Order: sequence, then C-alpha cells, then structure tokens
Amino acid sequence: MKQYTLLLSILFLFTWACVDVPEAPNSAHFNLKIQLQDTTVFSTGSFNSTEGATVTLLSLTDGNKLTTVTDSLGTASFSAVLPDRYSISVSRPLKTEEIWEVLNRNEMWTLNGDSSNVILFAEPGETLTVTVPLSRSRSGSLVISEIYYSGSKPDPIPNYFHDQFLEIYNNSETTQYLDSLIICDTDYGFAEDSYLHAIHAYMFPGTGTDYPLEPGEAVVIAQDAINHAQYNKSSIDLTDADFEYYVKDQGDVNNTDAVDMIQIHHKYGIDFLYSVFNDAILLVKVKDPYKHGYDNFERLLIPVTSVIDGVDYRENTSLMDKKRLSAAIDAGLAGGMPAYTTQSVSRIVDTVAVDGRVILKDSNNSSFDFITSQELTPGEVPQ
Ligand SMILES: [Ca+2]
Ligand SMILES: [Ca+2]
Ligand SMILES: [Ca+2]
Repeated sequence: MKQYTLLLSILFLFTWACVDVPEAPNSAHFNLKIQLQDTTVFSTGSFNSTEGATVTLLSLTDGNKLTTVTDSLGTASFSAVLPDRYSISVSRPLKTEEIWEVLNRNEMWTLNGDSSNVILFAEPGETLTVTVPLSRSRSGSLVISEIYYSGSKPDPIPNYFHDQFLEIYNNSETTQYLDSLIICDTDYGFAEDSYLHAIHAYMFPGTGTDYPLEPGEAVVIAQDAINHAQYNKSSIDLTDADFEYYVKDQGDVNNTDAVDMIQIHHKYGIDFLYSVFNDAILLVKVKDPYKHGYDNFERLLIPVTSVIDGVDYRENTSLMDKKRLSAAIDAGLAGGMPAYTTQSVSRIVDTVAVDGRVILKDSNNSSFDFITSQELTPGEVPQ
C-alpha cells in the first residue's frame, strides 16, 4: 500500500500537466482510501467523530459522483477509481448528545472536510491513501432555505431576472429576530480570506424585536415585490413578499406593503441582483458593518466570523475550485442548472421535530443540503 498526503498529490498535478493524458482504460482502476483526521475539539469526545461521515468523490472531468460512508477507523474506501482530477467533500453532522458531551451547550455543529481539485492517481490495482483534515462549522438557527436566482424562461422576455428572491427559515425551536441582520454577496477570489468582499449588502430594518420569525416559519425577500408574471408569463407573483430591496433614485419599483431592506453597500447594478450563473449569498450579523472598511475595489469587508449562513452556487457544480466560500461556511456547491429556467435551489428536510416542525438539513455543505427545484415555493418549506 502506498501512503500519500494531499500535499504530495500536488506533485502529480505538476507531472500531469507535463504529459498528454490519454483516455484511461478500465484496467487503470485503482483503490482509494480516504482517511479522515479530526483535530477539532470534538475529537476529545468519547464517541468516534470520524465514523459515519459521508464522503463524496466528484470527478471534475465528467461530473461523476461516488459516495460512501466512513467505517470505525474513519476510512472511506472506494474501489475501481480512475485516475482523474477530483473534489472530495466530507460531511459528518454531530448528534445533539455528542455536542453536549464536548461543549456542554445545546448547539448544532457539523464536521466538514473539503479538498478541491486534487489529482488522484495510483498504479492499476494499487491502493492510494489520502488524508483529509476535518474542520468544524456551526449549523445555524436561521438558514437560507431557498434561493431563486436563475431568472425565468423567456416568455416573452428573454433574460428576465427581476423576479429573484431569497427565503430565510427559522430552523430552531426559539423565536429569532431578523432586525439588523444583513444579506450580502461576496466576490470571487476570497474563499480563504478572513473577510467577505461584498458588492452588495442590505440590512433588515428594526431595533431588535420588530421582525420576529417564529420556529418553522419563513420570510421572503424579493428583488421587487410585484407580480412578475404580468411581464414574463413563466415568472411568479411576488406581491406578497415580506421584504424587498429598494434602491432609491434609480427607478426601482416600490411595493409599499413590502418592507424595504436598508442599503448598506451597493457597488454597482440597478438592484441587489444575484448572478444568474454563480454567486454566494450570505446572512450575517455584525454590530457595525463599516468597521472594517473596504478593499481596493470598494467592496465592503465583513468578517467571516459574523456569518450566520452562506450558500455558494454555480451553474456547473463540479467546479469546486471556483468556490467563493470556505469549507467552514459552505463545503459544497448548490445549483447545477442553466440560467433562465425558472428553477430555484431549495434546502431539503433533515427531520421533523416532535412538535411537527420541519428541520431543514444544515451540514454547511450545499452539495448535500440543497436540491434544484422546478417548483418555486416562496415562503413555504417542504413538509
Ligand atoms: Ca428592487
Ligand atoms: Ca417596499
Ligand atoms: Ca421555499
């Protein structure tokens, strides 16, 4: 058996780039063991934090996915793997009793591992072992439960995107308050930075308890809270949206029944547009959004430690090396559908609480937590 670390696999990347790689014949199959390494505080528990983790191997060449679960040694074994460029995603949600044992607090945490764009290669029949370190991330009380960013099918308007919306859900058992929370995006190229680099940032109004969200309830933030189907037939009616982005003095529409989000930062564009192709949308909580100033391109700097929830999405979900968010915020990618198809990404149900409240999956890995949905459900979560 050969032992390699991920760092060593970079050497393969180098040699790979120097030769013409022919189509791999079936006889090129090798065995792969992915060994999880947990050095977080949860490794101190009496339970095995590396057992029962879901490990997904995604081929960056053809988008094929292989998934398995780790054994009691924290090893995920794959047989018949072809030499290729891969992304490895690991998710190990921690049980309530495991978290309580280590932290003595009632919180939700997940162990994640993420290795993007690694070359995996071994001689046919041999076994390659790759070590993936785990990091911990906290599952939120408030979660982004649906993002409709794709825009609607041309009918008759091509490229209609004013109907975008975001849905936020209270995934906890206590009342949460939206007051002063901020919705922002972050530009590409800063996934490992300690700051988000926001092009847009909009804040919920309120002074602390004006906008409560009860357990199991959702709110909708529209780009424009109007009936979009009157302009583009394949679109939707967002007249009843709870909030809307309103950009003053730029001809933006204003539904007086929909509460206006407060503009904190708006570098460009006529509205808070989510890219119809790829973007990352986040819910953050900061005391003073201007405390850390701006980067060289007038993007607002927001500490990543202030993130409540974040979702990274992309048309091509195999492009893990193009991610905008670190593994601690979102170890995967939602999306996978073309633009202008009237489809959203929607968080799936994890479990149903004793009181009947739906708990949505929040492992901080959008590859697992979200599905693509052809049915837009603003304000409603799956039951
Ligand atoms: Ca607007
Ligand atoms: Ca309004
Ligand atoms: Ca929904």
